[in-house]
Amino acid sequence: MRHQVNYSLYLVTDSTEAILGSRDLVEVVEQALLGGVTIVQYRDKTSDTGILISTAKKLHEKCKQHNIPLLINDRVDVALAVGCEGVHLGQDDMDISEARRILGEDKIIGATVSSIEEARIAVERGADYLGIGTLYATNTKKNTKDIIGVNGIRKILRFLDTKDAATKEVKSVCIGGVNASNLQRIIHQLSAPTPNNLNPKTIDGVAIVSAIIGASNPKEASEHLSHLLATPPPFK
Ligand code: TZP
Ligand code: MG
Repeated sequence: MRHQVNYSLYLVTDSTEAILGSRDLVEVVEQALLGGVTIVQYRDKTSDTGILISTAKKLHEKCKQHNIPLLINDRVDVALAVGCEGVHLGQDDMDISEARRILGEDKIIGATVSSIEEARIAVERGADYLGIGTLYATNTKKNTKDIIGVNGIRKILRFLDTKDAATKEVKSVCIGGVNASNLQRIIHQLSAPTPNNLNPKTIDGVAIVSAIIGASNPKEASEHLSHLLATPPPFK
């Protein structure tokens, strides 16, 4: 499972009034699945454990119907209870080596990183992929300590690129403020060659919250984003 994951259009959910509104999260995610998201992370910072588990079970059913992996933000216990494909852990969550020990080799473990040092540690401890950010300031997560921009993300990609073969295999997505208007430029800027590396390691996907969950039509929004990802950017 770990080795065939498609990270390209990575949906991160949000259950807040500001983004989800009064809609049903499971229905919105189902629309996004129909629109072509390739992986889903259930991120819910406020619900109690019972709600987290029951919602995650419903999301897992939908994701399985589309053959799409479901990851749980922060909570290894919820992922275990649901039997889904993995977790996404931030710097303040369970240590990645501990999560790996508990979940085993077959589950997907992602880590939020904002610096080379955090990336180095996450890779050393067994992360399958890195969620690198924050790319751009966003209302979805206001307390982000680091807005690192395209250049910050490129530095981390370059770091991964210069390490051993196993490190080069670690996948990555960028997160923060990605939407249909900036997606192609971001991909273009993250893939641009440098004078001493004409074929640099590039990003494997974009992680998106509000441009899908907050869209008036999440299916169309996902279709559009998916189409943009598949279309060569119109830049030199
Ligand atoms: N981590 C860094 S930024 C962010 C998270 C979870 C939120 C991104 O949300 P959006 O709406 O795609 O900008
Ligand atoms: Mg977290």
